[in-house]
Amino acid sequence: MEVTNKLKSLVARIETGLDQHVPAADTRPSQLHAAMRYSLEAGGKRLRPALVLAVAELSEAPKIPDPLPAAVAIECLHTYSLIHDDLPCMDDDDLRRGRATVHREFDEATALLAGDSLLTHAFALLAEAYAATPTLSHALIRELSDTAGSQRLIGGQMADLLGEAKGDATPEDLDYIHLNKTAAMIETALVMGGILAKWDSEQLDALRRAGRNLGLAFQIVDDILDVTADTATLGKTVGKDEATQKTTYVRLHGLEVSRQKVQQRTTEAIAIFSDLPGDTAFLENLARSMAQRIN
Ligand code: GRG
Repeated sequence: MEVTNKLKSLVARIETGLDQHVPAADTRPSQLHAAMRYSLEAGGKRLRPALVLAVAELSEAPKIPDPLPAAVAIECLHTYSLIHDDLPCMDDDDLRRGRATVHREFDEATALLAGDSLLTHAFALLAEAYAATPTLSHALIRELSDTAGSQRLIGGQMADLLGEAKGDATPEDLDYIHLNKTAAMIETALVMGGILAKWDSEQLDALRRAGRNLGLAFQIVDDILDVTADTATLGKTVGKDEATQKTTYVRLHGLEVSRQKVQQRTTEAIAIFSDLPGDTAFLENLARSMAQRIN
C-alpha cells in the first residue's frame, strides 16, 4: 500500500480511537469536555499516533496488546502542548489546525484547563487500558512521562521562551530546544510502538536514534514552511518566526543549508528504519514524505 493510503487508514483508526477513548463533549462540565474535543477534533496530521501504530505493527511477537489507546494517549498529550503553546502567555496565537485556538473559541481559563485535562487523561488512559499487563503499562507511562517532563518537552518549551526573549540563541541552544520540544515526542512515539511490539533495549535505542533524526528534520521543515508556505495551507499563522525575530534553523543557517540538513537527518532516519525487523517500507516512505513537504 502506498504511503498516503496506509497513512489514511492509520489516521482513520486514530480518529475512531480518539472518539472511543476521550470523554464525550457533553460530559459534565460540558464546557471543559467540549474544549478538549474541539481541539482534538480539529484534525492535525496525527503523526505521533501513526508512528506508534506503525512501529507496533512491525512486531513479530505472536500477540501484542492493542496499540490504539497508547496512540490516543500521545495525541492527547501533544494536543495539550499545542493548546498551552497558543496561550497569550506563550506564543499568543489565534489559529491552530485551521481553526480559532481554544482560548479564542472559548476563553483562556477553559483553554488552560482543557490542556491540563488532556495531559492528565493521557496517563489515565495508559494506566487503564493496559491494566491487565502492568509491566507494559508502567513502561509506557514511564516513557511518556519522561518525555513530557521538565527536562524534555516542558524544558524545551522553557528554553524556547527564554531564547526567544534573548533573541540570540546559538546553534547549540537551538538543537537543545528542538531535541526536547519537537524531537522528544517523535522519539517517544516510535519507542512506545517498540515497547508495545515487545522489542529489546537495543531495538528501542535504534528507534530513539531514528526519532531524534526524524524529529530534527521535522522541526527544520517546520521552520522552512514558516517562511515558504501560506497560512491557509498550514492552518496556522505563518511568518511569525520572522515577525518575532525568533532564532530558527532558517535564520541561523539560511534556506539552502536548512534544506540540506533536512535531507541528511531524513537519510539517517531511513537507514535506521531499514535495519529494523519486519516490513519497514511505510516508515521509510513516511520519513521521505515528511521531508518532501518543503519541495
Ligand atoms: C506548552 C509544554 C508545552 C510545550 C509546547 C508542541 C509545542 C511545545 C509547541 C508548539 C509549537 C511548535 C512549532 C512546536 C514544534 C513542534 C511542532 C512542529 C508541533 C506541531 O506539530 P504538528 O505539525 O501539529 O504535528 P498537528 O496539528 O499536525 O498535530
